[in-house]
Amino acid sequence: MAIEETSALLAADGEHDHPRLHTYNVAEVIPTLPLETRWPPFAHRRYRGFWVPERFLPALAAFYDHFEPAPGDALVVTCPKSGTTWLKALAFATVHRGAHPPWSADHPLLVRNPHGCVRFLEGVFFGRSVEEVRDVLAAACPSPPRVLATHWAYSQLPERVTRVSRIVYICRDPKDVLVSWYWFLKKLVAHNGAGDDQPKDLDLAELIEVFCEGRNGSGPMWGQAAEYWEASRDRPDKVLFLRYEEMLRDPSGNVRKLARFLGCPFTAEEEDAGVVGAILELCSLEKLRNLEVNRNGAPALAVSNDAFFRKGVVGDWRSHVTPAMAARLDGIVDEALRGSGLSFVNSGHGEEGAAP
Ligand code: PAP
Repeated sequence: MAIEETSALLAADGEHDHPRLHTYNVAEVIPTLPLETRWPPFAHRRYRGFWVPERFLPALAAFYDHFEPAPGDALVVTCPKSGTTWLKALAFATVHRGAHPPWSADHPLLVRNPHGCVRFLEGVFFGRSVEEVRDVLAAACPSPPRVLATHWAYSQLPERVTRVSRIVYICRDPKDVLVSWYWFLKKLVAHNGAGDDQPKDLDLAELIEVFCEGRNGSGPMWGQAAEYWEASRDRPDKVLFLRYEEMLRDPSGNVRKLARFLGCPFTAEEEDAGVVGAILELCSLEKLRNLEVNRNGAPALAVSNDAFFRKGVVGDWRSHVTPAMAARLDGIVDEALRGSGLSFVNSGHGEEGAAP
């Protein structure tokens, strides 16, 4: 199935009748997009099949119009709570291991949250002019290749970006994503307030409902995953599709895969010197969680840094979601993905594995 077919299948009726967002039409188009206010703390709008925080739509338009990809760019893409922080850390440590050996005492990841080392395009373009964005990108990525990130769907990226950039996508069992979202949203709401028209207390049952409807931030997550899955089949040199559960099961194999894909495979000397293990150690949940910057440091995003580090296991959904709710969500995902070649069946059913 081609990307256009996949996204058309997943899009609601009439979805693509909405024009593309550009900097010149955001004010006119955004109010016409479907609105969802049950996923706190921000209002979301459905844009071309996916729910995007309304506040980031002008940034998406500016990115679409103005972002200039550079050869060698690496783009980390995820649905939130699928392993973004870990993958950002691993990609940054792998790509920049020449300038910053993973055992160095002044490694950037020791003093900056992974979200400060690898910036979200949403944040880079938020409220900035083209000139300001250029300066921010130059400061954020002083030496090539650039490593950047986004939660935007494949079909929302301009063709010049998908043609040039290497995209690393990671997905995770939707049920664990949902539970991870729940705990994260508690901290996000505490940090930002609940927002206008938003529930003041988080209700897990309601969040499950919204998630099942695919109306959470970046949702439906299975739709986003299907697009990147399809792209990884079509263009394996440009899109690498990873799974959080697989990363936990075989971290070194997946980091080697990541390095090969990003054009910087580990040499025999590096293997002998234990570079892979050192990167994994540096980026491990335990290591990152206990760093001062991630315990008490200035927030890299609109939430305290500790919000990104929790359990990091497979199957935590079992302690929050009833078997009936899990079966319902599984059924919705299976049905939506039928014929796509992508499946989450069994992705969260293995042994409970902990993050290293
Ligand atoms: P984001 O998309 O908002 O940046 P993201 O990093 O994808 O969030 O999700 C956080 C999840 O990744 C948390 O999962 P949990 O709630 O199920 O525990 C977090 O614990 C996990 N995580 C963060 N860092 C790591 C890491 N270094 N290794 C493994 N898992 C990690």
